[in-house]
Amino acid sequence: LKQGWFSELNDLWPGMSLSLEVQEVLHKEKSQFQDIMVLQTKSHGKALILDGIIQCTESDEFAYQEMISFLPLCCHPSPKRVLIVGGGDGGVAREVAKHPDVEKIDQVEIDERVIEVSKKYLPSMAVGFSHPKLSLHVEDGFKFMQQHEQAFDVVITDSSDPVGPAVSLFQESYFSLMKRALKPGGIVCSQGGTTWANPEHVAQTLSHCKATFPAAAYGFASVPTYPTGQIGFVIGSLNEETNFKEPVRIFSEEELESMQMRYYNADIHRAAFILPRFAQKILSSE
Ligand code: AAT
Repeated sequence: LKQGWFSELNDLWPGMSLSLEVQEVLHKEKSQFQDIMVLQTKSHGKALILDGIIQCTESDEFAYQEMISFLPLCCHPSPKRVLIVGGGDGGVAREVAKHPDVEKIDQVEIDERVIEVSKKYLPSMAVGFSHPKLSLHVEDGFKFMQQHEQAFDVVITDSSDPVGPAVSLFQESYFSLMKRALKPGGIVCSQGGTTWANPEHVAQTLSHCKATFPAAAYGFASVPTYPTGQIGFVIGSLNEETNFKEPVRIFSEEELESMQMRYYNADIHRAAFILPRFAQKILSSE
């Protein structure tokens, strides 16, 4: 391994890894749940690393945070109550708060240290935590879900990969709990991995969603510092009429500009659900 570089080695993407040239290690600690590290990279701004896996870099976090938020928000006719699970950097809260219909945001993040470290080193994301509509709960997302019924219009699971504390957030029982936590017509959207590195894992998460919700789909976005440069979203709706490919809320160019959107628009939304043939085949068998 090259000196002065961080390499994202993990069995989830065997035989390959993304590397970032490091200018400085700004922070390193072991929390109750995971290893937390913040790097100042040479080319991609600061990077948050949990258990050796890149959670976000300042250079491209907007792509992921906008998409995991606005795909479900724009498929819902009136998303007033939103729950975010995970998302310890604050970026998803920042995005969700931009939607004019959203009245109240709850967020449940398991690791208080990720929140604190993000507030210190990643203020452009952690700004989401200071929004007046947000109530932040430090708790396990699975347990939180067990305690809520018919409470949310949209549940966004911005979770780390299925190793460590996030394993339970990929189980079928978690999808059932989310279903119960939704109001009628509610929509869920979860970080779902990529069909390049983890076809079986994506297929399995989508099959849990399909088994639980009358409408379900997989969409993806390009995020250069995630493994294979892509990441996907497993999305489900209680309304069987929901057509994920066609947003029910379409923001104008002027609105998108004033919301400071850098990735999302209605065409990108539609395109996210158009899959290459190999991915269609893997996912249609589910
Ligand atoms: N927006 C940044 C991207 C993330 S953050 C994932 C967050 O999920 C972390 O802050 C982690 O502490 C939190 N988390 C993990 N398990 C749980 C749980 N059980 N309950 C609540 N929060 C949890 C995701 C990056 C994806 C990386 C893709 N390779």
